[in-house]
Amino acid sequence: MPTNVPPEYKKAEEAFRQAKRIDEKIERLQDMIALLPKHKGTDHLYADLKRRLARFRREMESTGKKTGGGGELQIKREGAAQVVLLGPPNSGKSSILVSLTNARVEAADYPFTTTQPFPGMIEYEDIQIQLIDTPPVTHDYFHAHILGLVRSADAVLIVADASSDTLLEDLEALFKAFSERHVEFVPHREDTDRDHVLTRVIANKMDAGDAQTRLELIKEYLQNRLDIIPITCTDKSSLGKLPEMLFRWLGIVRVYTKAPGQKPNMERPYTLFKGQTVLDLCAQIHRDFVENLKSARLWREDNPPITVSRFEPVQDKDILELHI
Ligand SMILES: Nc1nc2c(ncn2[C@@H]2O[C@H](COP(=O)(O)OP(=O)(O)OP(=O)(O)O)[C@@H](O)[C@H]2O)c(=O)[nH]1
Ligand SMILES: [Mg+2]
Repeated sequence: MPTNVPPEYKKAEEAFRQAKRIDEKIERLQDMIALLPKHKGTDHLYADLKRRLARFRREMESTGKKTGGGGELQIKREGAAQVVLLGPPNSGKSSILVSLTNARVEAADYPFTTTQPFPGMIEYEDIQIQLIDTPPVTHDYFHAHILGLVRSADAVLIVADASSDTLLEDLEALFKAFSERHVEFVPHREDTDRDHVLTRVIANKMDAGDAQTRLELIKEYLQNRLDIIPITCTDKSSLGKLPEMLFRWLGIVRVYTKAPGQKPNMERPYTLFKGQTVLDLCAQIHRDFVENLKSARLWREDNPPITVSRFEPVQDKDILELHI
């Protein structure tokens, strides 16, 4: 930000920051563009403002301002679990999506780059986990679809920016925005429901100067309320363990099925969560299995097969033969 902008511009900028609705933001951005002196020194800022204006306009068109942001969100749930990336502007959410999945979204060094939620798939062994990038959450900006996404997700990763001096205020704003909407973040799956979402905090940009000190600040701020994972998402080696971490943390369980007299299908497992049962597997396959299951034979680890009840909790790598 150049320091030689006139006071009117600063006022307009403050009004932009205070604006709550997208249409207000658009108006304030137009003011800022009109008030910005145009010369070489402001070229960059001018381009930035125009880009942001275009984004807000696109967003308003896609969400509809009268409904306060209704509109269908076209993200189909896929894979073994759905995980939502949340965070303040510029913390690296889109960079994480790009590093962990084949999705190609824009990551750039200015805030509000992302204007719509966008999914990608993380590969882990023979399964996939869906990861969703979202627009930033700030004290005055909350995208219309985020609440619904977070409530229906299996987990959330809050991305904190370990290179930012405002990281605690930014985190605080995010927590406040959600608690005002009656959503809390919890560390254990047993405590989750529609209003309590399984969450971990990613401390991203650990390559930045002073990142270690800021990591300590995050720890102090969270007081063990949520687990923290320090990463540098632009460094591939620092992300290597994330897919497995997600798999274990989410409690994903793979079950392979076999038809009587045939070899098991080891190509494509069904996926469930810890605590789910043979009956939950039946529900995934076909209603007939739920209604007419007579018996189930289970191969677990290297043990000889046994007959189990429909209420048997499944374990990772179980092989099941269902009889109807
Ligand atoms: N040094 C460093 N820079 C990073 C890291 N991760 C992301 N960045 C940079 O941070 C900037 C912002 O990254 P994005 O991925 O666009 O951030 P975002 O959270 O999606 O931003 P918004 O969409 O605006 O909310 C980009 O310039 C990235 O290259 C990291 O681990 N280390
Ligand atoms: Mg982004």
